[in-house]
Amino acid sequence: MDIQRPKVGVAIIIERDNKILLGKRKGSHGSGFWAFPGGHLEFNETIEDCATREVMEETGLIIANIKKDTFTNDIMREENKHYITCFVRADCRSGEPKIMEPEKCEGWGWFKWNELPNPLFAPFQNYLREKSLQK
Ligand code: IPR
Ligand code: MG
Repeated sequence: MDIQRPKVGVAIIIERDNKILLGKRKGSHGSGFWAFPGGHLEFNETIEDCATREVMEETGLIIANIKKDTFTNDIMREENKHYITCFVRADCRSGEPKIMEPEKCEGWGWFKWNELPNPLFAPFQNYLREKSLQK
């Protein structure tokens, strides 16, 4: 049997007009939970290239000024998933997100940091804890 090892995820925090972009996940772990756009780091891919690709694939938006943020160790026992998630921040000054992968996302929305939707995807909860933004 193969030994299970954590995967690497990249999550992208896009802030515009003091609001962040979140999508409601569907069809995979964290279904029904709100998360940043993001996905799996591919072999030989840079974090920045992954961030640009995932945001384009999932929302159709073009991001710029990608800056590394923190990372989280996301153990999701109930779903038997374990990720190291690398968070980046990026700018996206124009365009509205589209549901590019309807099988993976119910919808996108812009939310103020102090008016976040519920429930939040585990890596996002861990991010808030890491940054001490969560009580
Ligand atoms: P894909 O690659 O389908 O976008 O993966 P995901 O959205 O399930 O993301 C997994 C990594 C997360 C924690 C950013
Ligand atoms: Mg994704």
